[in-house]
Amino acid sequence: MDGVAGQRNAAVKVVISRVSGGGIVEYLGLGRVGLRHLALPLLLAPALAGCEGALSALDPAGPAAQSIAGVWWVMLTGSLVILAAMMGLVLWPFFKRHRPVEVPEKLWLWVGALGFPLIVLAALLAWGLPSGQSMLADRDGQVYTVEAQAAQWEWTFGYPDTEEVTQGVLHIPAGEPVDIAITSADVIHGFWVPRLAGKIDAIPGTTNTLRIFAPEPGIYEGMCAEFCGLEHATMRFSVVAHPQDEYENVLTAELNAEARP
Ligand SMILES: [Cu+2]
Repeated sequence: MDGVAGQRNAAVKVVISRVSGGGIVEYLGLGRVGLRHLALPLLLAPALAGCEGALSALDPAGPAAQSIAGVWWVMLTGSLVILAAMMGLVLWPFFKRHRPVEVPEKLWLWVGALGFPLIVLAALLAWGLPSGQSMLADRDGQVYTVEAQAAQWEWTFGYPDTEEVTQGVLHIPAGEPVDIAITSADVIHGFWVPRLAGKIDAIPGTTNTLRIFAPEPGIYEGMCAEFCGLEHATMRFSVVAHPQDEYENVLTAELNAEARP
């Protein structure tokens, strides 16, 4: 037992001496591993941490946002692959051991400058357009519709069959599509709930309709996505999705609470 205790004490002494004498770098073993091995994780950590959050389009909570995040990841992956291929072409002459290959200028122009971008952009367009289209309101269907009016610097939300409104918080039923008729009282603003849907402009004198769908009850944060003046950055709002069977009662209670002086 003494031997085990002695070993433990010796180990503790080594740790303490390393922390105090050798410094935290040695204690953590960074001297051995080398900072270069940590560079990639250190660079990726803040980038991946940014994927989550109340205002992250990369943390989708509904089908429209899912589709946008899909387009984003495909574009990121595609652009990284193209970047790697281009860098490979740039570096290729420095590493090749065979004789230089003459590539005709016309081939570079027709394939590299015209054909390749055309194919990539056409594929992206063919895939991205239906994705964007699916986020617009379906004009044939009868969908529960609420109104959103932007003004410097707040959001006001109106509901069917009532004059009462809510400020800064939009209440919707979860599990069903909701159309939002969006307009502005003064300048152009942008309606954006990143975890639920894409953004759309709020334009004075015009109504733009955006369809959102929150599969689960919850609170989804939104913000103005168009610079609209000094307090643009504080022009936030929330979308609260309630269970369908509770929605009517909750909305009535919220509207009554807002109406009270
Ligand atoms: Cu705004």
